[in-house]
Amino acid sequence: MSSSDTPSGITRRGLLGATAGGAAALGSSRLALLGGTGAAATAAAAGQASAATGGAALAPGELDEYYGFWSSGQSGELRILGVPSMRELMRVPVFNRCSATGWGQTNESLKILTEGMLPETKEYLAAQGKKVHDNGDLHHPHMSFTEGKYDGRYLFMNDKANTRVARVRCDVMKCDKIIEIPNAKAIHGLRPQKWPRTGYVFANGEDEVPMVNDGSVLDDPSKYVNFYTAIDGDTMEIAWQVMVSGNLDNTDCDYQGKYAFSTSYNSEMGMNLAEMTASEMDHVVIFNLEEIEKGIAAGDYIELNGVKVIDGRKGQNKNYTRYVPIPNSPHGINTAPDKKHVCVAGKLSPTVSVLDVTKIDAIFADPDLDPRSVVVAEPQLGLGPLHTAYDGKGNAFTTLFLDSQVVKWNIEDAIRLYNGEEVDPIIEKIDVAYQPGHNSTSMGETLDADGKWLISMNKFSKDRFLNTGPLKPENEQLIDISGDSMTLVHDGPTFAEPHDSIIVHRSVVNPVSVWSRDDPMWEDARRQAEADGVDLDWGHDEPIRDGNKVRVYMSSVAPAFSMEKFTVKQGDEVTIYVTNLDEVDDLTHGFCLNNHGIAMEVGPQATASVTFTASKPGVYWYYCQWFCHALHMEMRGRMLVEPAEA
Ligand code: CUK
Ligand code: CUA
Repeated sequence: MSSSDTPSGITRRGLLGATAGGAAALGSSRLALLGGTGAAATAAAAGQASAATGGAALAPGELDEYYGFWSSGQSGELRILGVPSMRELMRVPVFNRCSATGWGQTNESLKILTEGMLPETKEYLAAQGKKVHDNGDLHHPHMSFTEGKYDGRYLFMNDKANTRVARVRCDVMKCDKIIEIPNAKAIHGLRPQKWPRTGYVFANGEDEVPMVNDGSVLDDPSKYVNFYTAIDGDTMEIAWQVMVSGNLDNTDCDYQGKYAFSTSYNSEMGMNLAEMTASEMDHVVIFNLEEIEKGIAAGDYIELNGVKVIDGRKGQNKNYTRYVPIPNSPHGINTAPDKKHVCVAGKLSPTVSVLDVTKIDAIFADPDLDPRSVVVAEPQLGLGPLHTAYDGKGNAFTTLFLDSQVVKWNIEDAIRLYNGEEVDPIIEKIDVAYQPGHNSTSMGETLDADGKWLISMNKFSKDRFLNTGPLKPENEQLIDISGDSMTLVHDGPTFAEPHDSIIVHRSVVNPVSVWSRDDPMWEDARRQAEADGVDLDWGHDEPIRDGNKVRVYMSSVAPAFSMEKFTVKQGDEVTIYVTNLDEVDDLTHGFCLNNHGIAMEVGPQATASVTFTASKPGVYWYYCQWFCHALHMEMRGRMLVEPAEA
């Protein structure tokens, strides 16, 4: 679409800069003057009151009502935003490397990044002279559930690039587990089990590969398979996998704890674009959790790379899976907070198919029953439907990628239409700028859906911001959905590439401000200090030598390290442990070793460590790189590397 289709004169300032009352009227007349056309302008004018009486505008120092947990696509990190202000609050490194925190460099993060890695990946990385991947592609962050509601324990997320699943602890907002999924390739869709709790974390393998992927098969599609994975969210171990037909795209599950379901494009198992989009119908795969668990218990599985794998491919005639035909290349799949309906977005089809989870039992009980009998509505909504979010009042919001719109529609009306009644389920369309992928609503994927806010995550910003050269930011738009009409209240530019987000009420999320000294994060450091007879809290005056391994224990209290200098020998493998003894909120120190490519964050009461080989003789300063005190610049010391004896 062209930019003239949107009321481009609407700015956040125009909508929100003024105060309530007269300003609202001014805003409306301004819109009228600008000649804004279509749904967006109408919606903006109609919803003016709610925007002017609060909306996205927060005064300095005011706190947001919601946490937004954002993916970052190929940036590989998790981001935390405040909603509705859309202020970025924090970045949590996960699959990426981070210069500020030392993620991917500290021993604590290296352990997390490598302990769940498959042996062949370790070998591959060693051949590149590396320990960890430098990249990741994080699409789908979701919180753990208890009885259909967010429980504030964990966030789970996928890495499509390197087939991984990670977990972030919500008490400290740091990643504590990363596992690489065997057999499957390219983990894309990911959802935690909603009922009774998480429980399982479901993860879709997107790329099909030959069942024995040893380099002997390329062009025999009959040998290609794909895998659905259930991970135990408490232990982050793989519970089981199901072998399926077709590529798995997105996944969700029900509020009964009985079924999970995945969209699947390329039911053709084609290897190129023409083959992949050939059929009119692809499918949703429904997984019967109880039957799969029974099958595993009964030994009806093969063991593949240490994982119990159930055969759930099309035509296996067992009760593990059902394949529901869905129009062309379905993408998003989202369970509604009514506990009953699941919306499947058609992508290449202008339809959204609505499944009724209470009808699934029947298609498992009778294999001859048409699996399409679980479809209870299939409204035509517009071009390129990708993802659906909910307001908890019976309405759904679906992004239309090609139309650059979000459509609000009523689920019950769509069902009545499907049953032959003459009703239009579409309530309203709002223009977004431009090409939306995911959208999310406040608490919308839980039983607490509150119908206040919608974020449209748009892939293109084009003309919405100052030009930053050939690479433009993306654009995330905040839409007020609390009134009868949708109101666009904020444009938020973001760097590559948030796919998805969840909006969580702040009452659910309660992080600590200071680490606990016995946190498991630095368990290894604690053990090593004990073995060395050192009190980790206070450090040790001299480096501890153990052959050519040298361990340096120091603490930090603003504005000083406990060691102003230490000496090692060229060729030593040096490990430096830094413990931050400050107990004050927000008092983070760092440790950066000049010209050694070493830097790490050390939070209040935390220990962090890093290991390197001291290969360059000379004096090197280390300093605190996290601004902590008026004498922060003076928080430094020297490492002397003595030349090895000739
Ligand atoms: S996918 Cu990106 S727009 Cu990876 Cu969730 Cu649909
Ligand atoms: Cu400690 Cu800066």
